[in-house]
Amino acid sequence: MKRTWWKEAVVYQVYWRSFFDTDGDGYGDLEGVRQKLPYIKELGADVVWLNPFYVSPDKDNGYDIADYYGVMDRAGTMADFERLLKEAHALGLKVILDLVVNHTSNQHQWFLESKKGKDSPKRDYYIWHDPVQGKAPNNWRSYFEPSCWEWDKHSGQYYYHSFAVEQPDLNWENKELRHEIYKMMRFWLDKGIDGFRMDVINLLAKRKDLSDVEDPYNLSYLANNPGIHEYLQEMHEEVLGNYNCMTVGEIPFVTPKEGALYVDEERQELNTLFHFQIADEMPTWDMLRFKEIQREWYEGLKGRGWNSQFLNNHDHTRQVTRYGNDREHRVASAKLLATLTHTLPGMPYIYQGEEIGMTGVTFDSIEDYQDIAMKNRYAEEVDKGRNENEVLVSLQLLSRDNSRTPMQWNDKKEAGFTQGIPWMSVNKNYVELNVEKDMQREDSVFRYYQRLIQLRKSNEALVYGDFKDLLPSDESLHVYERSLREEQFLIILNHSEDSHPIPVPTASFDLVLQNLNNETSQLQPYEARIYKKTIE
Ligand code: TEU
Repeated sequence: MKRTWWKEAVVYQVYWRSFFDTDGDGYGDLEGVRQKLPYIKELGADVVWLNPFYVSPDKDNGYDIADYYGVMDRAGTMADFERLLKEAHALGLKVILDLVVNHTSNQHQWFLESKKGKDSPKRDYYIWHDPVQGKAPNNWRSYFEPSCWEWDKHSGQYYYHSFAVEQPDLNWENKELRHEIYKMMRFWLDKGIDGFRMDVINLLAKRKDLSDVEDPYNLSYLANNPGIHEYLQEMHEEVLGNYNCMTVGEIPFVTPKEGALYVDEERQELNTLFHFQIADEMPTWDMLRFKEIQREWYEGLKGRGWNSQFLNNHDHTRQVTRYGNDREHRVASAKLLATLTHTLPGMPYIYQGEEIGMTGVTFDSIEDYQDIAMKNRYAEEVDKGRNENEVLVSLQLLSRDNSRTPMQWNDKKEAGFTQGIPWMSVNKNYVELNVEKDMQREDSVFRYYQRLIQLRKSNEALVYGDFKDLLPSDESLHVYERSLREEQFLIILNHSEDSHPIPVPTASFDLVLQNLNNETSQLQPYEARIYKKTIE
C-alpha cells in the first residue's frame, strides 16, 4: 500500500486532565502536557492525541462542548495550546485533537438558541420530535441513559441524544450546521494541528425509521445509518483533502466489511479507525476470538485501508488489568500486550501510563467514582430495586474510571501528578509503580516499549508487511509472521499462565526482542519473543 507518515507512526494518547497538573487545581493541564513532551519523545512516539480541552461544563469530561473555539479554564488558555503545539512540532511530534461533532453540550449557544422554540433559526441544528401518543417517539436507549429522547416542556417536543441528556445530538441533515463544523475544523487545522481523532463519527447519520427496536440494549441502531458516507465524503472534500493531516474515526458497531467503507483509500473518507470488536466482545481475554478478529480485519482491509491497534483508552479498563495479569505477571504481561499492539497490522496507540504498566482501580463506594456512564447506570439499576453492592461490583471491572486515575510520575505526594487535591484519586500502587522507577531500570516496561518502538521504526516489515497467523486454533500461544520482501518476522507470544514448548522452528531466525530472561526453549507464562530472518 501507499506509504504515508501516519501509517508508520505510533500514537500516544494524552488524557490531559489526568496527566500532569502545573497550577495545583487538581486537574492536569495543557502546560503540563507541554512540560512532558520530552518524555513522550523519549518513549519514541510520533503523534500525540489530546482528549477534548474545548470550553465545556465537563459533564462528560470534555465530550460536552459549549464552545469549539475556546479552551476550558481547567486545561489552560489558547496561548498554552499554541505553545504546546509549537514545541511539539519543534521536537518532531505531531498533534491530533479530538473532534466531537456528533453532539454538543446543552450549554452551547446553538442549543440554547435552538431550545427557544419551534421558530428558532437554530431549531434545526438539533433533532426535535413531537411526542407519539403522549410519549417518547420510541424505545431507543442512549449510551448513558434509559432513553435517547429528552422532553422539553417549554417547546413541547423531545430532543435526541445518543449520550447524556446534557449532550444533544447535532442534526447533520442541516447544511448550514455542517458548514459551521467544517469552518471550525479549518480553524484548528490552520492553527497547525496534524489531524483529528473523530469521536463516534459513524453516529452522525440517524435512522429514519423510528419504529421500536427488539433489543434496545444493543445500541447498533444508533450507528452506521444511511447518509453517513456522504457526510464523510463531503467533509473530506470541504476540509480534510486540503491538508496533510491524519484522521482516525471512532467507529463502534462495525464489522471489517463495513469498516472498509470508512477507510478504503479510494473512497476518500477517513484514514484509519478504531473498531470495538475486541473491547465490546471481550470483557476478559478470549484468545480464539481475538485471533479471529485480527484475521478478519486483516483480510477485510488488505490493500484497501489501514487498521489501528489498541487494547485500552480513556473509556476502557487498562489492558494489563483486563487482558493480562496485573499481579504476579504484571511486568511480563504488560510487555506481551505491547508486543501485540506494535506488531499486528495497523497503527499502535499507547494510552498514557500503559508504557509503565499502570493498572485499573477498584473503589469501595459509588461516591468515589466520577464516570457519568457508570453513575447513571448504577442509578438506573438501583432504581429497579437491585442490591446496591451487587450493582457496584457488576460495574467495577469495566468502569471508565479504571483508566482515568492520575498518571504516576514518582513516589512523592499524589504520585507527582499535582500539588493540590487530584480530581480523581491516585491509584495506591504509585509508590512502587511510577515513571521515575521505571526509567531507572533496564528491564522495565518503559524500556521495553522504547525498544519495541525502535524495532518497528527500523523494520518496514512490521509496518507494511503481510500478516499470517501460524496457529489459529491454539488457545494459549499466539504465533504469527510479518513479512515484506526479504524481511521476515516471527512473533511468538505465550498469552497464558502456563509454560509451553516453542511450537515452531526458530533455528534460522535471530531473536531480536524478548520480554523475559529465558534462554530455554520452554516459553514461560506471558513470554513474548520477536525473531527476525533475512531471506538471502
Ligand atoms: O465514546 C463513545 C463510546 O462510548 C463508544 O465508542 C464505546 O467506547 C464503544 O462503543 C465500546 O463500548 C466516546 C468518547 O471516547 C467518550 O469518552 C465519550 O463519553 C463519548 O464518546 C461521548 O462523546
